[in-house]
Amino acid sequence: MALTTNKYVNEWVDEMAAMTKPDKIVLIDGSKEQIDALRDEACSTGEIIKLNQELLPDCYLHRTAVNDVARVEGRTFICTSKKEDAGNINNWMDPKECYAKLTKLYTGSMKGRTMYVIPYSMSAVGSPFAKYGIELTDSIYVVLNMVIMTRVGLDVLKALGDDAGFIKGLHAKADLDEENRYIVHFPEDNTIWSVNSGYGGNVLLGKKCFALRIASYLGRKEGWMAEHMLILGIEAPNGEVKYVTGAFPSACGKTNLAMLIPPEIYKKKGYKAWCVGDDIAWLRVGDDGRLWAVNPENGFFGVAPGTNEQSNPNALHTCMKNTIFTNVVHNLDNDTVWWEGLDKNPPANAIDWKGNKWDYTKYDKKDKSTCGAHPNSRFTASAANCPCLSSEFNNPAGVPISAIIFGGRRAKTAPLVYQARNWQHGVFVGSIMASETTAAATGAVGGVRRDPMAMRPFTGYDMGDYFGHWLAMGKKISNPPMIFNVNWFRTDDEGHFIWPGFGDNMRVVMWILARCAGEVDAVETPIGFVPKAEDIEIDGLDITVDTVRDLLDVDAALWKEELAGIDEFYKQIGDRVPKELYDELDALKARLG
Ligand code: GTP
Ligand code: SPV
Ligand code: MN
Repeated sequence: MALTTNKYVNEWVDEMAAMTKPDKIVLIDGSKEQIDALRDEACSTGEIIKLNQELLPDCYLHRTAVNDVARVEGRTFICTSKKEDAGNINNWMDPKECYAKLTKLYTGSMKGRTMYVIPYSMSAVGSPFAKYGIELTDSIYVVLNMVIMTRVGLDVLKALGDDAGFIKGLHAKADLDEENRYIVHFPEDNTIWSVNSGYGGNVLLGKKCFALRIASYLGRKEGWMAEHMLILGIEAPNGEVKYVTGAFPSACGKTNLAMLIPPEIYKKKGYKAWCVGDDIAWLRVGDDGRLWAVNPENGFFGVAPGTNEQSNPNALHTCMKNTIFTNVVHNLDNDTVWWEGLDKNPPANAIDWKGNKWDYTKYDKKDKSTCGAHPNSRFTASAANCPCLSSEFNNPAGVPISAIIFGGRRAKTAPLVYQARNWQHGVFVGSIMASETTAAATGAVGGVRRDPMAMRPFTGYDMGDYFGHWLAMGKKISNPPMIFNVNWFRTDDEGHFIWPGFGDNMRVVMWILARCAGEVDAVETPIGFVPKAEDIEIDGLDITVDTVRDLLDVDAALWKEELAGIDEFYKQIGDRVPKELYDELDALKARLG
């Protein structure tokens, strides 16, 4: 029996089913009845645990396998027919070889299981930004997450019509074998294959795999951009809203900035902050010559640890209903959840993220293995739940962008904020981003690595070509956003963060918007323009203007040390790094003296 009226969909599903051999194939129509039934089934098998429905309505807990808790960058591949097109930063496999290798892993992997067929849309169905995908998976957890994170349902198939233009995603949990775990992309075939994982970014194929890796490839071909960016709106007392995007590496503060609560000083004047997106932005040039952004997702896959009533109340409220928690602590006394940094009351009778009895008295901040929740534990919650969701969230045209903000975790080098001299210099600033690594990907945490535009793990083609695409886009935007770099993570000699961060980051965003409006001066430094310390609002903070001055300090000696690393990184990317960026590097060298 044909699953849909689209012969391309039917043929592909048949082919994938012939390989994976599921007992059953079920089309996800997005109806409440179907989702409720799947939830019940997943509860009955223990795949998810129903939480206290009075305190946390429609909330569930899932624990992944202990070896499967983050994106696996070393096992993520871009399979273009020519190796050069994937570039030196991406892992590459020959498409034919990769299909053959993974076919062996998929063959028969769904025996005794059900294959779910999930039609989904990235951005609102029917919008000019919208792109459609179908994910085949044998995991109910994936179905339930995709239903929150994307627009799922029959209207997607209707909008697709008889077209072949959909992204084909195949996911099988198989044996969750780390040695045979693969997340592979075939940008030339609009295809994503993921096997042997059950963790978010590896298996929710609409997110990093499609909306960044495949979409960045399509964006270059079609003249738009797919970026690892939050989208935030700041409403002035007169009701006018200005939008900024922010590209920070994984677990470096996008969700937090996107949902910020304005400090009292701004609140009382009537300023408001609105969240359009917390992780991914698709950007196009509008008829007005400005850059316009949509968030292609429909929910948040947010970092749980550190989320609390002070740091991010909006995120906390967002995940109080219809939420799936992954790898957090289960409080057995009242069937609720907990994570490090939620509050000062860890539950006494609890199960940790590994599924073992957890003794909070043994918790040692310096030893991650004593954590109750995994440092990369997450909540999957609907955008609709977010108290500060922008009224433009579903606007098919998106929102116009005034500023692009790059940022990362740098203990010393990068100042609190600086502004690029122009678009080309801004592309340079993005290209030299570096950040301390986090738990969002497997591997060592805390080492500094180059992560251009926060896209190192997510660019679906050569990084040099990606920089070239940024420069080319700049030529098409007659009224471009101004470009800035921020660093909330400067530390003192004891390793404490100096800047208060979180909601107080709005103080920096306000300076950025004032710069965009031409309302405030700046001080020129070799790396770009920094604020005069007194232009950063500190009313209500317990730091002084001298501390702000320290935070804004540009240490020429440290920057000279950076230069060699940048040059080395460009060489590693290869010969497609645009000449304009080497010119910018030379100019920076000259300015540093
Ligand atoms: P991904 O979902 O992995 O892309 O992460 P993200 O960029 O959305 O990061 P998120 O906002 O979830 O923050 C990650 C961690 O950084 C959390 O533990 C936060 O508490 C912490 N964090 C966020 N913003 C700030 C800040 O301004 N200052 C400090 N010190 N920590 C912050
Ligand atoms: C990130 O790592 O940047 C995330 C989480 O947003 S994941 O979906 O796993 O990529
Ligand atoms: Mn992310």
